[in-house]
Amino acid sequence: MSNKSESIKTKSVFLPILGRPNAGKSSLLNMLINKKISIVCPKPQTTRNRVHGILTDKDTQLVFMDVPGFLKPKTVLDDYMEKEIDTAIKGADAYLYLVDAKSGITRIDKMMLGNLKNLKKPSIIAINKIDLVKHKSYLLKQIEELSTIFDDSEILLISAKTGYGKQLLLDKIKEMAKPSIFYFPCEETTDQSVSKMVEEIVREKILYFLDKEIPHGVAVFVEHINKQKNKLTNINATIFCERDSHKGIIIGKNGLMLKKIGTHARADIEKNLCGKVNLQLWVKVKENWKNREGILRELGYID
Ligand SMILES: Nc1nc2c(ncn2[C@@H]2O[C@H](COP(=O)(O)OP(=O)(O)OP(=O)(O)O)[C@@H](O)[C@H]2O)c(=O)[nH]1
Ligand SMILES: [Mg+2]
Repeated sequence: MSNKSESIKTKSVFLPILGRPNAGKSSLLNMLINKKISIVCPKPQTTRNRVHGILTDKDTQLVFMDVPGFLKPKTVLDDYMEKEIDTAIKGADAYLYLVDAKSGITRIDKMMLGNLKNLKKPSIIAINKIDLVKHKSYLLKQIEELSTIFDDSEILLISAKTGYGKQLLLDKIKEMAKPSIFYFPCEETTDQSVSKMVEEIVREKILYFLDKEIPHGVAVFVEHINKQKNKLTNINATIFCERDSHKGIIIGKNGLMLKKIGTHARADIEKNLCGKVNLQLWVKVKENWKNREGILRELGYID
């Protein structure tokens, strides 16, 4: 008698991309899906929410989860980010751990890899940013060190920037897929809402153009989206920040900084929506919002 899994013709795998802040997790997700799904920035702690990227190839569906980097929680928002990682790991069939080749294997990597090993789930370790390493011996040392922690895990060399190692990584991930229904339509590349996409892109521009303390204290909330008959999409969004002084910096002299953030964000949003966008941004102060559960809930950080 055939069992249920034998009768299912499709396969899938749910795979979180884990690692320290700044290891290149979001860059890798975008590179694998070939689309900007998750925001990327040289400053650590960019990603706050779990983001799914979906790749369907014939009978196999790969569902990647980009999550925040491992960090020690200091605020209620940090607690939320830690829960996002835990949820992704619990719901996963396997996981992919990214090491930053430039900074090498750190104490946090070793601690995290040790904890993950106890889960006894299939894993792949990818050493990312190899384009930044001149001496191959440095990479060999990292492979050796990782093999002593994970003797049964694939260790691959990749670059999320250049695309090096992409096909081999995808092949290895496909091997992890198990008989299952497809959880997402074949043509879907993410389950992220348009509002969330806009909020994240605006936050990315703030991360790029302003200093660390300000972007890390910023949340973006889309108040209104309206697509008109002429295909122009009107979007109103509010940028919440922690202090009056931050509000002044975000707006800038004669509103120039806010204009720059809006112009760059609009260009990316238009690419994703394949149409013209009218983006209106406002800035408001909400002191200590990262520790206020009611506001975190309003902003969609807490269910
Ligand atoms: N040279 C090089 N830079 C990379 C590569 N992958 C990522 N980066 C850069 O590393 C920085 C961090 O990348 P992200 O993708 O935002 O890293 P992350 O792990 O998602 O970071 P958090 O969301 O903060 O945890 C960005 O400046 C990327 O452009 C790579 O393979 N090579
Ligand atoms: Mg990220």
